[in-house]
Amino acid sequence: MTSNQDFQASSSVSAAKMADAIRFLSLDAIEKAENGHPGAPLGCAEIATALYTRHLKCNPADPLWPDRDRFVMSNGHGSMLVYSLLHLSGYPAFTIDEIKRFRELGSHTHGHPERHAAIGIEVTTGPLGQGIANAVGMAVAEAWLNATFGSDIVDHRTWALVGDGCLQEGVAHEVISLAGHLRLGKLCFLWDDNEMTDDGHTNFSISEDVRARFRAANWQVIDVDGHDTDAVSAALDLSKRDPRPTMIACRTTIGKGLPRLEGLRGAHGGRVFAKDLDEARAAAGWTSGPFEIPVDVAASWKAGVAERNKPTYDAWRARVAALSNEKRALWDRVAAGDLPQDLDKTLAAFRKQMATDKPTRSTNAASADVVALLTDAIPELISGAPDLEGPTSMKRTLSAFTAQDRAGRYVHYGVREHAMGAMMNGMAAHGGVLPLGATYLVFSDYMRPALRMAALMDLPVITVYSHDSIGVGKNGPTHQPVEYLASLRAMPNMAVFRPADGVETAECWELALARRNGPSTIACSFQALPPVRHDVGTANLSARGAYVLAEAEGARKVTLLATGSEVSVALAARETLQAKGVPTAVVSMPCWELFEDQDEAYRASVLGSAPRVAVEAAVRLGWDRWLGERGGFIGMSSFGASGPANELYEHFGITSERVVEVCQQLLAA
Ligand SMILES: Cc1ncc(C[n+]2csc(CCOP(=O)(O)OP(=O)(O)O)c2C)c(N)n1
Repeated sequence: MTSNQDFQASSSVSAAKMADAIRFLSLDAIEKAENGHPGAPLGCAEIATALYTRHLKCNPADPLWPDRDRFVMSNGHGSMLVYSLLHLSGYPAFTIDEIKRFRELGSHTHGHPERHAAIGIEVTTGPLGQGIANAVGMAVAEAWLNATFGSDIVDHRTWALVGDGCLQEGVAHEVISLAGHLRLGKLCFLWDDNEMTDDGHTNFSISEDVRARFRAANWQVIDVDGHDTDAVSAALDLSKRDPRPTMIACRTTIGKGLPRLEGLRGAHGGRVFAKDLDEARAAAGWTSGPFEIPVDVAASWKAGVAERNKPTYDAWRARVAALSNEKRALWDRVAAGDLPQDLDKTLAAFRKQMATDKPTRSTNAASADVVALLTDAIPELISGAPDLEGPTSMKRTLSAFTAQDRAGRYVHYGVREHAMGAMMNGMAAHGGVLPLGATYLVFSDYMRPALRMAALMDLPVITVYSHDSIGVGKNGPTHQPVEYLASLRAMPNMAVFRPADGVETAECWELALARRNGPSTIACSFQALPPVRHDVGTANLSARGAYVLAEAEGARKVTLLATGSEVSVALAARETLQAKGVPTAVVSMPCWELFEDQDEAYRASVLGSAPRVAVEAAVRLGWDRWLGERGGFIGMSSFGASGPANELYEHFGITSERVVEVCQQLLAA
C-alpha cells in the first residue's frame, strides 16, 4: 500500500464531505463579500481535495519549505478555493476570521490570490495564462535544482489548476509547447474542463481538440471525471509515472452543488444569496452553519495534509542537516535567495576596469561582459534570450538546459518572449535560481503582462534589452523602440536603467542585482558609444539615479539631462555652449526611479535652478517631471525609419547642434 492509500483507508470521512467543506467555506465567504466567483471553487472541490489530501507535498507549519510541491491556481478568479484549501490544511494565516474577510481591504483573502509564499500563496494570479506559465518556470527551477543538489534535497512537483481561459490565452500555447519539448515530467496541469467561460459555452469560441494540442506538444493526457476524487487521485498517480508533463482533463460542472446556477454561465461569477446557500446545504445534506466545519471533517483534512506530510518533512530536514559543509553553505545561500558574498567585489573590479579601459563600444557588449562574469560568479544563474543568443551575447560559455541535461543553465526559449517573461517569474517565485532574460527592447511588449506581474509580485527578475533606440539603424522602425522607456517607467516597482557607457553599464548591473524586491530593466545600445565617464570608477555614481556628470564652468546657465546613448550628445553640446560663453552642466540620469527616491535637496542640487533641456532618443512622455515648466526636449515624436543610425540621428534632429539651438532659444526667450 502506498501512503496515499493508507490515508484513504484510515479516513472515516468521505471524500465528498471533504470536498463539501471547500464548497461551503467558499460559498459562505462569497455570499458574505457579496461578490467573488463561485463557479471554480465549487467545480474544482473534488480535484483540490484529491490533490491536497493525497498527493501535495507541503507543510502548513512551514509554508516556505524549499522542497514543497508548488501549487498554482492559474484561474485565480476562483481564489476562494485556495483560501478554503489553506484554511482546511491548517496554514496559520488563513484563520476562519480571514476567510470571513474575503475581499476586504488588508485581508490575506484578496480578490485574486496575491503572492505571499510565507503564508502559502505561491504566485499572484488573475490575468489568465500567467499562472500556468509561472508553473512551467517553477518546474524548470526544480529540475535544475534537482540536478544540482540531488533528489535527497530537491525532488518536488508543480501542479497547476487551469481553466478554459488559461488555455485559450496565447502564452499557454508558448509554454505548453516548451514544457513538452523540455519533458518537464514533474509538471502537471489539472484542467477544469467545464466547457464554460464568462460569456457562456466554450463552443462559442473554440472548436479545436484541446487534448490533441497537448498530445502534439508531447504531453501525457488523461481524462477523468473531475467530481470523482478517487479517479482524480489515480490520474495524479499516473502523472508521476510518465516522463512527460501531464495534462489531466477533469470534466466538471461549473458551480457544482449550487442548485440555481450549477452548469450555467451565471455560476462563473454570479452573485449568490442566502437562499442559494440554503438550497445548497439542503441538496448536500450539509448541516453545519456558516463558516463551521464539522470536527471530523476538519480532523480528516489535518490528517490528509499536515499529518501525512510530517514524516516526509522530518526526513528531508535530516538529509539537509547531513549535507557536507560546503554543499550545505551553497544550499543555504541559494535557498535564502542571497547572492554570493564576493559578488560586490567582482562587479566593483569590473567597474574600475571599464573606467581604466574606456572602451568605445555598445553598452550591450559591456553588459554581455557583465553577464559572463555573473555566469561564473553565480552558479544558480539561469539565462535565456528568445532566439537572440547571438545579438544579445547571452549564452557564451553556458550549456543549454535540455530534456537530457538538467544541469544546463541556458534555456532555449525559442521565439517565445512572453513565455520567457512569465517563466522567469515562476523561477524567481520558486526560489533557488536567479533568472535572467534578454531580448530587443522593442520586444518587451511581448513580455509586458509578465513584467507587470513581476513588478506586482516584488520579484527580482532582471531583463536586459539591447537595441534600445533608433540607434538600431537599418532594421527600421519595427525594431526601433521609441515609446518603450516611457511605458516601462510608467510601471510601478519597475526600475528602468539606461547606461551611457561601460562604467555606467557596470554600475547599473550592480544596482539591478541589489534590487531584491522588484524587477529591473537594463536598456542597452546596439551602436558603439564613446566613454563618458572619466573618473577612476571607485564609486557607483549611478546609485542615486542621476548625477552631475560634467559641472558647468562658471555659474550654470543651462542644465542638460540625458540618458544612455544621448549622454555623449549632451556632452558635445556642452562643449559648444561653454565655448559660446554659456556655462552648461550635463546630468546623466541612468535610473529615474532611483533618482525619485533621493531626498529633495539632492535632486535639487543635481537639477539646479537654471533652465533644463533633455535629450533622449525616445518620446517626451515623463520628461516634464524633470524639466519643469520651461524645459526643452530633444527626442522622438514619431516612429523611426530605416537607414544608417548616424543618418537617423541627423534626420530626427537628435544632435548636439540641435541641443545647442534649443538651449539658445530657451535662454533668449
Ligand atoms: C487575460 C485575462 N483576460 C480576461 C480575464 C477576465 N476573466 C476572468 S475569468 C474569465 C473567464 C474564464 O473562463 P474559465 O477559465 O473557463 O473559468 P470558469 O468560467 O470555468 O471559472 C475571464 C474572461 C482575465 N482575468 N484575464
